[in-house]
Amino acid sequence: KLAHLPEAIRAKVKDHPCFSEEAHHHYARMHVAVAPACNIQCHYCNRKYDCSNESRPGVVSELLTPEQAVKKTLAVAATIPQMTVLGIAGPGDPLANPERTLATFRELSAKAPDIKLCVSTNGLALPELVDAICEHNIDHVTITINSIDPEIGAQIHPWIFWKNRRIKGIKAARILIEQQQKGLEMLAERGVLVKVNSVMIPGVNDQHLKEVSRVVKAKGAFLHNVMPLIAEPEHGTFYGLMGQRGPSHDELQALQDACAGDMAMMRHCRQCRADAVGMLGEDRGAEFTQDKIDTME
Ligand code: CLF
Ligand code: SF4
Repeated sequence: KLAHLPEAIRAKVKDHPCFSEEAHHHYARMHVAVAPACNIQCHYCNRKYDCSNESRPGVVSELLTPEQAVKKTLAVAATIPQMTVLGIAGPGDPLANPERTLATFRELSAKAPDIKLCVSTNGLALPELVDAICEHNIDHVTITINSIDPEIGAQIHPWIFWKNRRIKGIKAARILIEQQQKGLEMLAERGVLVKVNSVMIPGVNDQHLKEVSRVVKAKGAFLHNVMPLIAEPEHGTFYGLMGQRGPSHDELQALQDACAGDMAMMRHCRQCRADAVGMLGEDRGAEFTQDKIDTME
């Protein structure tokens, strides 16, 4: 499936388990939970758990300092040779914690230059960090884009924290959307591979996501990952809309099929935790808790 891609892109995706479906059978990824803060509110977020940008909510990740994260990554790399990608995906928004996120990447690219670096974000702080992302050799970025229409966006994201102020409603959603789209265009121009994640929320943005897919593809996104809203009782409720349900398997698949005409769709996402370790769908995090890493000197 990768054969039709230009060589430069094939080289970037062939051993990335999320960007290439083939690769996920052979290669593993790990996340380090170094980013606690967030600069927006998603109605589906329960701040007690990991960021739902990427993570399956339900368990709190152990927060690491950049130093601990680097140590953990090196320990995992020594134990799991298939581990090719280090991602930062929470528990908050990685780019709302730029010092911690970039310090981790900087240290790792010096100590383990073969590990590919990956980051996921809600996109609000993305444009001003595009240069830093390129300087740190981060080749893979995921932006969670749930709408390109501020009226729909405001139903999902009630507020943002922007230039030291809390901004609400449609005005906030408009800024978030503008920043996401601008960040996507800037990354595409610089040759960074961008995946777009969208959380499918029945009755809110499900009809709209085909349009999102079309627009992000036109702006240079490489892959679109439509994920189901997880509305499980242990996660609490969809805070802004009590009783909101997630999509059924068939509804999700129908939407993925409808978007597939426009661009490559990711269908093997496992909605990982912010501290996941191992092959997709596998979590070996318990082998690498901080106390165990400390004894691995
Ligand atoms: Fe992690 Fe995300 Fe990078 Fe992959 S996960 S930061 S792109 S290395 Fe992958 Fe997990 Fe799905 Fe994310 S299966 S939740 S898409
Ligand atoms: Fe929660 Fe992530 Fe949304 Fe921030 S971006 S509010 S951490 S789900």
